[in-house]
Amino acid sequence: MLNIRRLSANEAGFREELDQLLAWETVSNQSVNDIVNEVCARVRKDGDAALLEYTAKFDRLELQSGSQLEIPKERLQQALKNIPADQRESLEISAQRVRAYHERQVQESWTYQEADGTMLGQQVTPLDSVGLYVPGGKAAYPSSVIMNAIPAKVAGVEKLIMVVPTPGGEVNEMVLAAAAICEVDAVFTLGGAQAVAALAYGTETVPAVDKIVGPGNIFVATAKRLVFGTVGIDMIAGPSEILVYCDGKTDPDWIAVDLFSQAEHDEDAQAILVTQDADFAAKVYDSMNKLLPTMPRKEIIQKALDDRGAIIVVDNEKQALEMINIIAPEHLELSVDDPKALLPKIRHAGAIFMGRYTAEALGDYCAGPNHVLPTSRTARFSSPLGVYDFQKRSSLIMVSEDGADTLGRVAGILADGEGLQAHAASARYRVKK
Ligand code: HSO
Ligand code: ZN
Repeated sequence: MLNIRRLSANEAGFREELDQLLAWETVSNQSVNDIVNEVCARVRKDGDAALLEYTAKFDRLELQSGSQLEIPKERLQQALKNIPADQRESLEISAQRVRAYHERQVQESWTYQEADGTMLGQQVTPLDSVGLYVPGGKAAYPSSVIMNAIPAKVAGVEKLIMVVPTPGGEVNEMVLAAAAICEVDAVFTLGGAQAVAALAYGTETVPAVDKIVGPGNIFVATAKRLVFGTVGIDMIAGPSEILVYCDGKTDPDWIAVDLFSQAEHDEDAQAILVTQDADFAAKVYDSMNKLLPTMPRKEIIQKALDDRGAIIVVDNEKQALEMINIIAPEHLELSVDDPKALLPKIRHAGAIFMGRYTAEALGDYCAGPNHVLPTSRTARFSSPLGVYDFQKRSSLIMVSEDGADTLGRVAGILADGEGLQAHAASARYRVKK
Protein backbone atom coordinates (compact mmCIF):
# COMPACT_ATOMS: atom_id res chain seq x y z
CA MET A 1 0.00 0.00 0.00
CA LEU A 2 1.13 3.48 -0.80
CA ASN A 3 1.83 5.73 2.10
CA ILE A 4 1.52 9.00 0.22
CA ARG A 5 0.59 12.05 2.31
CA ARG A 6 -3.08 12.96 2.08
CA LEU A 7 -3.57 16.54 3.15
CA SER A 8 -6.33 19.06 3.36
CA ALA A 9 -5.36 22.66 2.67
CA ASN A 10 -7.51 23.76 5.62
CA GLU A 11 -6.07 21.63 8.36
CA ALA A 12 -3.86 23.17 11.03
CA GLY A 13 -0.18 23.06 10.20
CA PHE A 14 -0.78 22.53 6.49
CA ARG A 15 1.51 25.33 5.36
CA GLU A 16 4.40 24.04 7.47
CA GLU A 17 3.87 20.57 6.11
CA LEU A 18 3.84 21.91 2.56
CA ASP A 19 7.05 23.90 3.13
CA GLN A 20 8.73 20.78 4.42
CA LEU A 21 7.55 18.83 1.41
CA LEU A 22 8.95 21.40 -0.99
CA ALA A 23 12.32 21.84 0.68
CA TRP A 24 15.05 20.49 -1.52
CA GLU A 25 18.74 20.98 -1.06
CA THR A 26 21.03 20.05 -3.91
CA VAL A 27 23.21 17.67 -2.01
CA SER A 28 26.82 18.66 -2.12
CA ASN A 29 29.39 17.60 0.38
CA GLN A 30 32.99 18.25 1.13
CA SER A 31 34.31 14.90 -0.07
CA VAL A 32 32.57 15.33 -3.45
CA ASN A 33 33.98 18.86 -3.70
CA ASP A 34 37.49 17.62 -2.93
CA ILE A 35 37.36 14.87 -5.55
CA VAL A 36 35.93 17.20 -8.20
CA ASN A 37 38.54 19.88 -7.45
CA GLU A 38 41.32 17.38 -7.87
CA VAL A 39 39.92 15.84 -11.05
CA CYS A 40 39.42 19.23 -12.69
CA ALA A 41 42.90 20.43 -11.74
CA ARG A 42 44.48 17.25 -13.12
CA VAL A 43 42.60 17.47 -16.43
CA ARG A 44 43.56 21.11 -16.75
CA LYS A 45 47.24 20.29 -16.16
CA ASP A 46 47.66 16.92 -17.89
CA GLY A 47 44.93 16.94 -20.56
CA ASP A 48 44.37 13.67 -22.39
CA ALA A 49 46.65 11.71 -20.06
CA ALA A 50 44.40 12.56 -17.11
CA LEU A 51 41.29 11.74 -19.15
CA LEU A 52 42.63 8.30 -20.07
CA GLU A 53 43.52 7.60 -16.47
CA TYR A 54 40.14 8.66 -15.05
CA THR A 55 38.21 6.87 -17.79
CA ALA A 56 40.04 3.66 -16.92
CA LYS A 57 39.45 4.19 -13.22
CA PHE A 58 35.84 5.39 -13.14
CA ASP A 59 34.42 3.91 -16.34
CA ARG A 60 36.46 0.70 -16.49
CA LEU A 61 37.50 1.57 -20.02
CA GLU A 62 41.16 1.18 -21.00
CA LEU A 63 42.09 3.34 -23.99
CA GLN A 64 45.56 3.73 -25.43
CA SER A 65 45.46 7.25 -26.81
CA GLY A 66 43.46 10.43 -26.70
CA SER A 67 42.17 9.91 -30.22
CA GLN A 68 40.34 6.79 -29.05
CA LEU A 69 38.18 8.97 -26.84
CA GLU A 70 36.26 10.12 -29.88
CA ILE A 71 33.39 7.97 -31.11
CA PRO A 72 33.78 8.07 -34.90
CA LYS A 73 31.07 9.68 -37.03
CA GLU A 74 30.55 6.38 -38.85
CA ARG A 75 29.75 4.74 -35.53
CA LEU A 76 26.95 7.28 -34.97
CA GLN A 77 25.52 6.50 -38.41
CA GLN A 78 25.84 2.80 -37.60
CA ALA A 79 23.76 3.34 -34.45
CA LEU A 80 21.01 4.82 -36.60
CA LYS A 81 20.97 1.57 -38.56
CA ASN A 82 21.24 -0.63 -35.48
CA ILE A 83 18.11 0.62 -33.73
CA PRO A 84 14.65 -0.67 -34.71
CA ALA A 85 12.89 1.28 -37.46
CA ASP A 86 10.09 2.48 -35.18
CA GLN A 87 12.62 3.93 -32.73
CA ARG A 88 14.45 5.71 -35.51
CA GLU A 89 11.24 7.09 -36.93
CA SER A 90 10.06 8.26 -33.49
CA LEU A 91 13.41 9.98 -32.81
CA GLU A 92 13.12 11.72 -36.17
CA ILE A 93 9.56 12.85 -35.53
CA SER A 94 10.56 14.12 -32.10
CA ALA A 95 13.57 16.01 -33.48
CA GLN A 96 11.50 17.55 -36.23
CA ARG A 97 8.75 18.70 -33.85
CA VAL A 98 11.24 20.05 -31.31
CA ARG A 99 13.00 21.93 -34.13
CA ALA A 100 9.74 23.45 -35.42
CA TYR A 101 8.83 24.67 -31.92
CA HIS A 102 12.26 26.10 -31.18
CA GLU A 103 12.55 27.90 -34.50
CA ARG A 104 9.89 30.22 -33.14
CA GLN A 105 12.15 31.17 -30.24
CA VAL A 106 14.95 32.63 -32.33
CA GLN A 107 15.64 36.16 -31.19
CA GLU A 108 16.37 38.61 -33.98
CA SER A 109 18.69 41.60 -33.93
CA TRP A 110 17.01 45.01 -33.92
CA THR A 111 17.87 48.67 -34.30
CA TYR A 112 16.04 51.98 -34.16
CA GLN A 113 16.93 55.49 -35.12
CA GLU A 114 16.40 58.64 -33.12
CA ALA A 115 15.41 62.01 -34.62
CA ASP A 116 19.01 63.32 -34.66
CA GLY A 117 20.25 60.27 -36.56
CA THR A 118 21.66 58.30 -33.65
CA MET A 119 21.14 54.58 -34.11
CA LEU A 120 20.73 52.14 -31.24
CA GLY A 121 20.10 48.44 -31.24
CA GLN A 122 20.94 44.94 -30.23
CA GLN A 123 22.82 42.33 -32.25
CA VAL A 124 22.07 38.70 -31.52
CA THR A 125 24.75 36.09 -32.18
CA PRO A 126 24.97 32.38 -31.44
CA LEU A 127 27.56 30.96 -29.09
CA ASP A 128 30.55 29.57 -31.03
CA SER A 129 30.71 26.24 -29.26
CA VAL A 130 28.70 24.25 -26.75
CA GLY A 131 29.35 21.04 -24.82
CA LEU A 132 26.49 18.70 -24.12
CA TYR A 133 26.85 16.31 -21.19
CA VAL A 134 24.79 13.13 -21.57
CA PRO A 135 24.70 10.74 -18.63
CA GLY A 136 25.44 7.07 -19.24
CA GLY A 137 23.88 3.87 -18.00
CA LYS A 138 20.33 3.85 -16.67
CA ALA A 139 19.98 7.61 -16.68
CA ALA A 140 20.79 7.91 -20.40
CA TYR A 141 17.91 9.61 -22.16
CA PRO A 142 18.03 9.93 -25.95
CA SER A 143 15.16 12.41 -25.61
CA SER A 144 17.48 14.68 -23.60
CA VAL A 145 20.02 14.63 -26.45
CA ILE A 146 17.29 16.02 -28.69
CA MET A 147 16.10 18.58 -26.14
CA ASN A 148 19.60 19.97 -25.55
CA ALA A 149 21.07 19.69 -29.03
CA ILE A 150 18.26 21.02 -31.19
CA PRO A 151 17.92 24.47 -29.59
CA ALA A 152 21.70 24.91 -29.87
CA LYS A 153 21.59 23.96 -33.54
CA VAL A 154 18.60 26.22 -34.19
CA ALA A 155 20.49 29.09 -32.53
CA GLY A 156 23.31 28.52 -35.03
CA VAL A 157 25.97 27.11 -32.71
CA GLU A 158 28.73 25.92 -35.04
CA LYS A 159 30.43 23.43 -32.81
CA LEU A 160 28.31 21.14 -30.66
CA ILE A 161 30.42 18.63 -28.75
CA MET A 162 28.79 15.79 -26.85
CA VAL A 163 30.31 13.73 -24.05
CA VAL A 164 28.78 10.48 -22.84
CA PRO A 165 30.34 7.90 -20.53
CA THR A 166 30.36 4.34 -21.83
CA PRO A 167 31.12 2.29 -18.72
CA GLY A 168 32.96 -0.91 -19.62
CA GLY A 169 32.65 0.13 -23.27
CA GLU A 170 28.88 -0.28 -23.22
CA VAL A 171 27.23 2.25 -25.53
CA ASN A 172 23.59 3.26 -25.68
CA GLU A 173 22.64 2.89 -29.34
CA MET A 174 19.63 5.18 -29.09
CA VAL A 175 21.74 7.96 -27.57
CA LEU A 176 24.27 7.69 -30.41
CA ALA A 177 21.44 7.58 -32.95
CA ALA A 178 19.92 10.73 -31.44
CA ALA A 179 23.33 12.43 -31.70
CA ALA A 180 23.44 11.51 -35.40
CA ILE A 181 19.92 12.84 -36.01
CA CYS A 182 20.74 16.12 -34.24
CA GLU A 183 23.97 16.45 -36.24
CA VAL A 184 26.17 16.74 -33.18
CA ASP A 185 29.66 17.61 -34.43
CA ALA A 186 31.72 15.27 -32.27
CA VAL A 187 31.04 12.73 -29.53
CA PHE A 188 33.56 11.71 -26.88
CA THR A 189 33.33 8.73 -24.60
CA LEU A 190 33.83 10.63 -21.40
CA GLY A 191 31.81 11.14 -18.24
CA GLY A 192 31.91 12.57 -14.75
CA ALA A 193 33.82 15.62 -13.57
CA GLN A 194 36.66 14.82 -15.99
CA ALA A 195 34.32 15.27 -18.96
CA VAL A 196 33.17 18.65 -17.68
CA ALA A 197 36.77 19.74 -17.05
CA ALA A 198 37.80 18.62 -20.55
CA LEU A 199 35.03 20.71 -22.10
CA ALA A 200 35.84 23.72 -19.94
CA TYR A 201 39.63 23.76 -20.35
CA GLY A 202 40.17 21.71 -23.51
CA THR A 203 42.74 18.95 -23.94
CA GLU A 204 44.85 17.75 -26.89
CA THR A 205 41.76 15.89 -28.15
CA VAL A 206 38.71 17.54 -26.65
CA PRO A 207 38.09 21.13 -27.73
CA ALA A 208 37.27 23.72 -25.10
CA VAL A 209 33.72 25.07 -25.45
CA ASP A 210 32.02 28.26 -24.34
CA LYS A 211 29.06 26.73 -22.48
CA ILE A 212 28.27 23.35 -20.97
CA VAL A 213 24.69 22.07 -20.75
CA GLY A 214 22.96 18.85 -19.81
CA PRO A 215 22.03 16.86 -16.73
CA GLY A 216 24.37 14.74 -14.64
CA ASN A 217 25.02 13.23 -11.24
CA ILE A 218 26.38 15.05 -8.21
CA PHE A 219 29.98 14.94 -9.55
CA VAL A 220 28.92 16.45 -12.84
CA ALA A 221 26.79 19.12 -11.15
CA THR A 222 29.63 20.01 -8.77
CA ALA A 223 32.11 20.21 -11.66
CA LYS A 224 29.74 22.46 -13.62
CA ARG A 225 29.52 24.82 -10.66
CA LEU A 226 33.30 24.80 -10.39
CA VAL A 227 34.00 25.68 -14.03
CA PHE A 228 31.24 28.29 -14.20
CA GLY A 229 32.87 31.59 -15.06
CA THR A 230 35.45 29.97 -17.30
CA VAL A 231 32.48 28.74 -19.32
CA GLY A 232 28.74 29.31 -19.13
CA ILE A 233 26.50 26.58 -17.76
CA ASP A 234 22.78 25.87 -17.91
CA MET A 235 20.72 25.35 -14.79
CA ILE A 236 21.62 22.69 -12.23
CA ALA A 237 18.56 20.48 -12.38
CA GLY A 238 16.99 18.95 -9.28
CA PRO A 239 14.78 15.84 -9.29
CA SER A 240 11.78 15.83 -11.62
CA GLU A 241 8.42 17.10 -10.36
CA ILE A 242 4.81 17.11 -11.44
CA LEU A 243 1.76 18.84 -10.03
CA VAL A 244 -1.58 17.71 -11.42
CA TYR A 245 -4.58 19.93 -10.79
CA CYS A 246 -7.79 18.09 -11.59
CA ASP A 247 -11.43 19.11 -11.19
CA GLY A 248 -12.38 15.48 -10.48
CA LYS A 249 -13.76 14.72 -13.92
CA THR A 250 -10.77 12.90 -15.47
CA ASP A 251 -10.38 9.12 -15.32
CA PRO A 252 -8.54 8.55 -12.02
CA ASP A 253 -6.36 5.89 -13.67
CA TRP A 254 -5.04 8.50 -16.09
CA ILE A 255 -4.14 10.83 -13.25
CA ALA A 256 -2.53 8.01 -11.26
CA VAL A 257 -0.15 7.11 -14.09
CA ASP A 258 0.57 10.76 -14.83
CA LEU A 259 1.79 11.06 -11.24
CA PHE A 260 3.76 7.81 -11.60
CA SER A 261 5.38 9.05 -14.81
CA GLN A 262 7.51 11.60 -13.02
CA ALA A 263 7.84 9.58 -9.81
CA GLU A 264 9.50 6.78 -11.77
CA HIS A 265 12.45 8.99 -12.69
CA ASP A 266 14.00 9.00 -9.28
CA GLU A 267 13.36 8.16 -5.65
CA ASP A 268 13.71 11.87 -4.97
CA ALA A 269 11.16 12.89 -7.62
CA GLN A 270 7.98 14.64 -6.55
CA ALA A 271 4.38 14.10 -7.66
CA ILE A 272 1.49 16.07 -6.19
CA LEU A 273 -2.24 15.98 -6.93
CA VAL A 274 -4.36 19.00 -6.09
CA THR A 275 -8.14 18.70 -6.36
CA GLN A 276 -11.26 20.18 -4.75
CA ASP A 277 -13.06 16.85 -5.00
CA ALA A 278 -12.33 14.68 -1.95
CA ASP A 279 -14.08 11.63 -3.47
CA PHE A 280 -11.92 11.95 -6.55
CA ALA A 281 -8.80 12.20 -4.40
CA ALA A 282 -9.78 8.87 -2.82
CA LYS A 283 -10.36 7.33 -6.25
CA VAL A 284 -6.94 8.41 -7.50
CA TYR A 285 -5.41 6.93 -4.36
CA ASP A 286 -7.21 3.63 -5.08
CA SER A 287 -6.06 3.73 -8.71
CA MET A 288 -2.50 4.28 -7.61
CA ASN A 289 -2.62 1.26 -5.32
CA LYS A 290 -4.23 -0.82 -8.07
CA LEU A 291 -1.73 0.20 -10.78
CA LEU A 292 1.49 0.38 -8.79
CA PRO A 293 2.15 -3.40 -8.85
CA THR A 294 1.99 -3.32 -12.67
CA MET A 295 4.88 -0.84 -12.90
CA PRO A 296 8.36 -2.29 -13.46
CA ARG A 297 9.81 0.66 -11.55
CA LYS A 298 7.33 0.30 -8.66
CA GLU A 299 9.97 0.50 -5.93
CA ILE A 300 11.25 3.84 -7.17
CA ILE A 301 7.71 5.15 -7.67
CA GLN A 302 6.61 4.08 -4.20
CA LYS A 303 9.63 5.60 -2.49
CA ALA A 304 9.19 8.89 -4.36
CA LEU A 305 5.48 9.08 -3.58
CA ASP A 306 5.82 8.04 0.06
CA ASP A 307 8.71 10.43 0.73
CA ARG A 308 7.84 13.50 -1.29
CA GLY A 309 4.41 12.94 -2.87
CA ALA A 310 1.07 14.37 -1.74
CA ILE A 311 -2.63 14.38 -2.48
CA ILE A 312 -3.95 17.76 -1.44
CA VAL A 313 -7.66 18.51 -1.15
CA VAL A 314 -8.50 22.19 -1.49
CA ASP A 315 -11.81 24.05 -1.05
CA ASN A 316 -12.04 25.60 -4.45
CA GLU A 317 -10.24 26.63 -7.61
CA LYS A 318 -8.87 29.80 -6.07
CA GLN A 319 -7.11 27.82 -3.37
CA ALA A 320 -5.79 25.40 -6.00
CA LEU A 321 -4.27 28.29 -7.93
CA GLU A 322 -2.64 29.66 -4.80
CA MET A 323 -1.14 26.24 -4.21
CA ILE A 324 0.21 26.07 -7.78
CA ASN A 325 1.91 29.45 -7.48
CA ILE A 326 3.49 28.55 -4.15
CA ILE A 327 4.75 25.21 -5.43
CA ALA A 328 5.94 26.64 -8.78
CA PRO A 329 6.17 23.15 -10.26
CA GLU A 330 8.45 22.02 -13.05
CA HIS A 331 5.48 20.37 -14.78
CA LEU A 332 1.89 21.48 -14.23
CA GLU A 333 -1.01 19.48 -15.61
CA LEU A 334 -4.37 21.26 -15.73
CA SER A 335 -6.82 18.40 -16.08
CA VAL A 336 -9.95 20.55 -16.26
CA ASP A 337 -12.61 21.58 -18.81
CA ASP A 338 -11.28 25.03 -19.55
CA PRO A 339 -7.54 25.22 -18.85
CA LYS A 340 -7.14 28.40 -20.89
CA ALA A 341 -9.30 30.25 -18.41
CA LEU A 342 -6.81 29.43 -15.65
CA LEU A 343 -3.70 30.66 -17.48
CA PRO A 344 -3.88 34.33 -16.49
CA LYS A 345 -3.82 33.27 -12.84
CA ILE A 346 -0.81 30.97 -13.13
CA ARG A 347 2.44 32.79 -12.54
CA HIS A 348 4.96 30.06 -11.82
CA ALA A 349 5.37 26.76 -13.68
CA GLY A 350 8.07 25.37 -15.96
CA ALA A 351 5.64 23.91 -18.48
CA ILE A 352 1.85 23.90 -18.42
CA PHE A 353 0.05 20.88 -19.87
CA MET A 354 -3.47 21.91 -20.64
CA GLY A 355 -6.55 19.71 -20.75
CA ARG A 356 -7.32 16.09 -20.03
CA TYR A 357 -5.53 14.70 -23.08
CA THR A 358 -2.23 16.43 -22.49
CA ALA A 359 -0.24 13.84 -20.59
CA GLU A 360 2.99 15.32 -19.32
CA ALA A 361 4.89 12.43 -20.89
CA LEU A 362 4.04 13.77 -24.35
CA GLY A 363 6.02 16.87 -23.50
CA ASP A 364 8.95 14.74 -22.32
CA TYR A 365 9.32 13.17 -25.72
CA CYS A 366 7.76 14.78 -28.71
CA ALA A 367 5.19 17.56 -28.29
CA GLY A 368 7.79 20.18 -29.23
CA PRO A 369 8.58 22.34 -26.18
CA ASN A 370 11.73 21.59 -24.24
CA HIS A 371 11.75 19.06 -21.43
CA VAL A 372 14.66 20.75 -19.67
CA LEU A 373 12.70 22.84 -17.20
CA PRO A 374 13.26 24.76 -13.97
CA THR A 375 12.92 22.46 -10.94
CA SER A 376 12.81 22.95 -7.16
CA ARG A 377 10.62 26.08 -7.31
CA THR A 378 13.06 27.91 -9.59
CA ALA A 379 10.21 28.45 -12.07
CA ARG A 380 9.68 31.59 -9.94
CA PHE A 381 12.64 33.11 -11.76
CA SER A 382 13.74 30.89 -14.60
CA SER A 383 12.48 29.41 -17.84
CA PRO A 384 12.70 26.26 -19.94
CA LEU A 385 15.93 25.63 -21.84
CA GLY A 386 15.57 27.31 -25.20
CA VAL A 387 17.26 28.80 -28.23
CA TYR A 388 17.87 31.97 -26.18
CA ASP A 389 20.24 29.98 -23.93
CA PHE A 390 22.51 29.53 -26.95
CA GLN A 391 22.30 33.10 -28.19
CA LYS A 392 23.83 36.20 -26.73
CA ARG A 393 23.32 39.88 -27.30
CA SER A 394 25.64 42.75 -28.07
CA SER A 395 24.46 46.32 -27.69
CA LEU A 396 24.80 48.57 -30.75
CA ILE A 397 25.42 52.32 -30.47
CA MET A 398 26.10 54.62 -33.42
CA VAL A 399 25.95 58.26 -32.42
CA SER A 400 25.44 60.96 -35.08
CA GLU A 401 27.21 64.33 -35.03
CA ASP A 402 24.13 65.99 -33.56
CA GLY A 403 23.68 63.14 -31.12
CA ALA A 404 27.28 63.56 -29.92
CA ASP A 405 26.43 67.14 -29.07
CA THR A 406 23.38 66.35 -26.98
CA LEU A 407 24.74 63.22 -25.34
CA GLY A 408 28.18 64.74 -24.83
CA ARG A 409 26.70 67.48 -22.63
CA VAL A 410 24.72 64.99 -20.52
CA ALA A 411 27.60 62.53 -20.21
CA GLY A 412 30.01 65.36 -19.35
CA ILE A 413 27.88 66.50 -16.42
CA LEU A 414 27.45 62.95 -15.11
CA ALA A 415 31.17 62.24 -15.50
CA ASP A 416 32.00 65.40 -13.54
CA GLY A 417 29.63 64.18 -10.85
CA GLU A 418 31.50 60.91 -10.66
CA GLY A 419 34.86 62.67 -10.63
CA LEU A 420 35.97 60.96 -13.86
CA GLN A 421 37.67 63.68 -15.89
CA ALA A 422 38.84 61.54 -18.80
CA HIS A 423 35.27 60.40 -19.32
CA ALA A 424 34.09 64.00 -19.29
CA ALA A 425 36.77 65.07 -21.77
CA SER A 426 36.07 62.16 -24.08
CA ALA A 427 32.40 63.10 -24.19
CA ARG A 428 33.03 66.88 -24.55
CA TYR A 429 35.62 66.72 -27.34
CA ARG A 430 32.72 65.85 -29.63
CA VAL A 431 30.40 68.60 -28.40
CA LYS A 432 30.03 71.44 -30.92
CA LYS A 433 31.69 74.61 -29.73
N1 HSO B 1 10.63 14.43 -17.30
C1 HSO B 1 12.04 14.62 -17.48
C2 HSO B 1 12.52 14.38 -18.89
C3 HSO B 1 12.39 12.98 -19.40
N2 HSO B 1 11.35 12.18 -19.19
C4 HSO B 1 13.25 12.30 -20.19
C5 HSO B 1 11.55 11.05 -19.84
N3 HSO B 1 12.70 11.11 -20.44
C6 HSO B 1 12.40 16.04 -17.04
O1 HSO B 1 11.57 16.99 -17.55
ZN1 ZN C 1 9.92 12.39 -17.60
